[in-house]
Amino acid sequence: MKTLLTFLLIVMTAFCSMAAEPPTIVEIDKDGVQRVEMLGSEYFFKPGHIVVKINVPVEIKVRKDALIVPHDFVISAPEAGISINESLSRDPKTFFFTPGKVGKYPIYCSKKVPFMKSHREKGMEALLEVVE
Ligand SMILES: [Cu+2]
Repeated sequence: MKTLLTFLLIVMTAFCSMAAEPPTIVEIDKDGVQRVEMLGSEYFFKPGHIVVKINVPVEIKVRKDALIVPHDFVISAPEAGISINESLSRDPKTFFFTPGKVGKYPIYCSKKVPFMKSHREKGMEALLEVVE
């Protein structure tokens, strides 16, 4: 019983600390580009919430740390001028776009094994927030 309680406490603490992660405000470099690095792993993206300015170019460098499990990187927000759907590798891949519309857009991995939950359902989703 005590073991179970300890286990529950650890799980809840881990869950709460994830939920409380503050958003990453992406800074604008001297050359006018907003640069951020992300990691895709089982089953999350880190950071899990990035905030960028509208109409300022964004450069996202993404890698995965998994050896075998395939992951990809998807942002489908054509209304904001963002359409990315690329598989990830251990070598970072760099994606460029200029967000043209304020809003909150999901970043996710679309990989899924038949009859299993998708990676996105398992938590491999992040948030791209575009602000004024
Ligand atoms: Cu994945």
